[in-house]
Amino acid sequence: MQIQIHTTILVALLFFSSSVLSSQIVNLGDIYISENETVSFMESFNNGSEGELYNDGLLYIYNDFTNDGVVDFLSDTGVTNFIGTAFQEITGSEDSYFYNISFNNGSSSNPFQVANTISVSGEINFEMGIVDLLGSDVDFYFEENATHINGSNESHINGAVHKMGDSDFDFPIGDKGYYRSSRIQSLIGNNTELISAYFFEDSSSLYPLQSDSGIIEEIDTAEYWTVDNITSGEEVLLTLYISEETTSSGILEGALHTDISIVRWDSGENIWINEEGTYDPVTGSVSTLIDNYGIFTFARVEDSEDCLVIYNEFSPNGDGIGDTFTIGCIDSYPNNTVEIYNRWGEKVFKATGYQNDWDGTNTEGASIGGSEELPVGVYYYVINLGDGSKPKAGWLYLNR
Ligand SMILES: [Ca+2]
Repeated sequence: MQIQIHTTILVALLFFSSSVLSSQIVNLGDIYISENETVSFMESFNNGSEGELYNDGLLYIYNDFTNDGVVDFLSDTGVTNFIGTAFQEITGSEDSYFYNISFNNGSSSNPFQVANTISVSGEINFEMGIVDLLGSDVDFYFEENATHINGSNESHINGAVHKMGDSDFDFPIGDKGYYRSSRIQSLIGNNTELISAYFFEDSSSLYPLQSDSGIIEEIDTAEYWTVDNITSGEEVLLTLYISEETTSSGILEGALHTDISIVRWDSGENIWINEEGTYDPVTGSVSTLIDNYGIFTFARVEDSEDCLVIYNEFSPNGDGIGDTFTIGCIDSYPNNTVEIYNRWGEKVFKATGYQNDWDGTNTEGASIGGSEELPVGVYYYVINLGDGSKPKAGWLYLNR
C-alpha cells in the first residue's frame, strides 16, 4: 500500500483495506487539497457517499476512481491528473466536478473507461489515451468557457460531449481512434447547451440516400456527427473537417471541393436535407449555418452556382492584389446583404448590394479590435443573396 501525501490533508479520514488484490482508499470524510499542495492516490480511490473531495491543488490518480459522494473544487486552480499505467475506471453514482484535468495514460489505446458524469470548468489536457464514455447515458460536460488542448487521434473523448454557454467550441470527439472534431460558433449568442458526438460507422443502412430535392448525389456513408441544441431554434455556424482517413472517397473526388455540402438527416421525413455549406481550403473544412439539429455528414451535391465563389482570404494593404473581399458573381444578386463579424461576434461591416469593395475597414463600431483599420486575423462572413436561398457563412482571413 502506497499513498503519497506530500503535504497536509486537512480533516482526512481514510480507510485502507488490507487485501493485496483489491487494495483501495476509501474516503468517508473530507479531503481538501489546497493550492500548491500535491496529493497522489496510488491505489483505487473510492469517495464514499459521505465523502467529500475538493481539489484546488495537484491531484495525481494512478488507478480507478469512484465517486459516490462529493467531488468538486473551490477555486480555479486545481489540476486532476489521471495518470495510470493500466485501465482506469472512472465511475460512481455521483457527478464529479473538476477544474482542470489532464489525461495521460499510454497503457492502451482506450485506457480511460468512464461510467459517471464528469464536468470540467477549466481546461482539459489530452496528453495521451482515449476517454471512452461507457453507454449513452454517460455525459461529459464542458462548462461555460471551459477549453481543451492537445486533442489527437491518440487522445480525445469517444462519446457525447456537452458544451455549456455560447462561446466558440471545438468538440474534442472521435471514434475508433480518429479525432474528428465538430466546431460550433454562435454568431449571435443565447445558446445554453450544445451536444455533439462522432461515429466512424457505415450509415448507409440506417440513413439511406433519399432526398426530396434530388440534388444530393452522394453521401459520406463512412462517418457522421450528431449535433443537438438544448436551446431550441437557435442558429449556429457548424464546421466539419474533411479527412482523407475517414471521409468517403467519393466525397473527396475533385480538386476544388466546391460541390461538398453538409447534409442533415431529417428523422421525421426519413430523408437527407441539403444544409449547403462553403468549403474553406485553408482548413479543409465545410461550414454552414444550421437551426435544425440531429445527424450531419458530408455530401456531394449538384454544383449549380459555378460562378458564385467566395474568396475567403484578402489582403487590404494597398498593393493592388486582393485588397478587397471578393465574391465572384455577386452582382448577379443585387438584393444581397454581406455582414462581417469578428471573433467575438461583433459586427464590423455590413453592406446591402455589396460590390466587392470592402477593404477591411471597421464600419460598425465594434469595440474589440475596433480601430478603423481592422487587425489581421480570422473573421466570419454571412452572405444573404437575397434570392430566397439559405445565407452562406464561413471564415474569412484578413492579412495585410
Ligand atoms: Ca493586397
